[in-house]
Amino acid sequence: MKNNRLIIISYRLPFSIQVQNKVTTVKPSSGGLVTAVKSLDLSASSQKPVWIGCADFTQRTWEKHRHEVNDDFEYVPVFLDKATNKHFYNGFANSVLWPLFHYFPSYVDYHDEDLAAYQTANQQVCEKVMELLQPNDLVWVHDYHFLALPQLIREQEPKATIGFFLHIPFPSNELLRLLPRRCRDYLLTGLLGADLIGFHTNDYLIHFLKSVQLNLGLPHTLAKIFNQDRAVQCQAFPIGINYGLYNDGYNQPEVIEERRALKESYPGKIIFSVDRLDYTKGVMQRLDALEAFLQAHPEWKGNLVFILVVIPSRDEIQTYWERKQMIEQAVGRINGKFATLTWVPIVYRYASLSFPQLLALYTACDVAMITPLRDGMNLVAKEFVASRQDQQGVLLLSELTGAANELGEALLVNPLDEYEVADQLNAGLTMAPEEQQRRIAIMQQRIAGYDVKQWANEFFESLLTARRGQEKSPVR
Ligand code: GDG
Repeated sequence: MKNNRLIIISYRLPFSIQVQNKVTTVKPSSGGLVTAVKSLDLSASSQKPVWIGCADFTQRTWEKHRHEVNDDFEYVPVFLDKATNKHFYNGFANSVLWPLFHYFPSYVDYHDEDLAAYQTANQQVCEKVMELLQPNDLVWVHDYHFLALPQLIREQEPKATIGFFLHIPFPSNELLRLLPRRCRDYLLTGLLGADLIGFHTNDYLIHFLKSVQLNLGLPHTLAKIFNQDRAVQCQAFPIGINYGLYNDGYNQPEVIEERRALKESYPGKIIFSVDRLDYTKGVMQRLDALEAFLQAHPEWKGNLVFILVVIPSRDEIQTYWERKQMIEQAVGRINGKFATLTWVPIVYRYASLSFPQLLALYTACDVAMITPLRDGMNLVAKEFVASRQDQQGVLLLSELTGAANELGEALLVNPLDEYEVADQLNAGLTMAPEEQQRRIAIMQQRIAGYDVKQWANEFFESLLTARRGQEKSPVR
């Protein structure tokens, strides 16, 4: 590791530079990927790691403000032109790959020009990598925006060490085959340029192996694909969280104060959910389930509140802003139907939360209702469990999340079955404190035992091993 420099590639850099009313602010951004990469133990490496991502600011703004960004990494923005970025990011990445990989084929809006922009963007990022690449660098490519990048780098530098991690599900080939053949072959071949490909779960891994076999005819074992003269290692690495950060957060003064204020405002039971605005997160179905629950259990009226927080996301894409309107209508309708003159069932907020507010909600609620229709992992579920230093609270979790594989002590539900969800919501609200404690304690042990640092370091180790294997015994 001492002689290895890390090059991270992700669509977003871990900060944003915003100019509003002629005032520029540089803000670090959060989220699973950023926390994960930042908690890597890079102390052994003698060189500063590099982070390449697409800029959402101009080159001029960057020149003026780059010194304000923290210097843990050497940040290298790639400036895509506006049209390319739109067709690449809103188009192919988020209107083809995102819906398809999350099992929403009817939301796919495929255009050849979007695929062309995806190819251009991957090519431009590859050029940036090639400008910087040194012999012992480890390249770590993240997520569905750059499925083609490993092979592009490999063609330019056959000896490069390249790891890839997919943060979203890899779907069954039945979904992938809906893409034009040239497109799916391009994506799969692109990925196979890596030495190591990581997924959140074994299911995603198996789907990938099967797709490679069916589409490209390449043989594989359970962990390796044999691609001409190279063996590509494939493995599941379920992403973890910074356990200590969430567990210790319980006692932070601002969290205690926010929690006190919440408990004072809502003396009954609190149900909580937080998601980015996204059809995959199942907010509409969650509202249907709440309605079915209030209908079936009138005894709860006046005695609980559902705090529904939705974080703005991808609002340039039609299906996203349409969803916002649908959610707002449903909240209005349900509140109108069940409210009394002194009580409303749903408190809805469409904005981000500060970290103390998020922690206060995790630790004040009685039930965390996390019911995506599909989710690669879902970090919110793990963060909720970790934050409960009091070992109270119930996790109501969709079985269609990657996290469900590790959190079997949650109340697992099919998010599409509103009656099951309503029923389990009632079970959560009435669960005995000893049972809550028993379940949370087991899940905490598991999450603490494989945190984000271990996740990232294990990926790293496997990448180095895969590379060493490649050098020792190339497949002939
Ligand atoms: C993708 C995959 C996979 C959210 N709202 C606020 C806030 N957050 C933080 C949460 C959590 C993260 O953002 C969201 O992570 P999720 O995993 O739940 O979902 P995606 O954004 O869809 O992430 C997903 C993940 O990548 C990692 O591989 O698990 O399946 O889709 O950390 O805490 N943080 C603050 N305020 C908010 O309002 N401070």
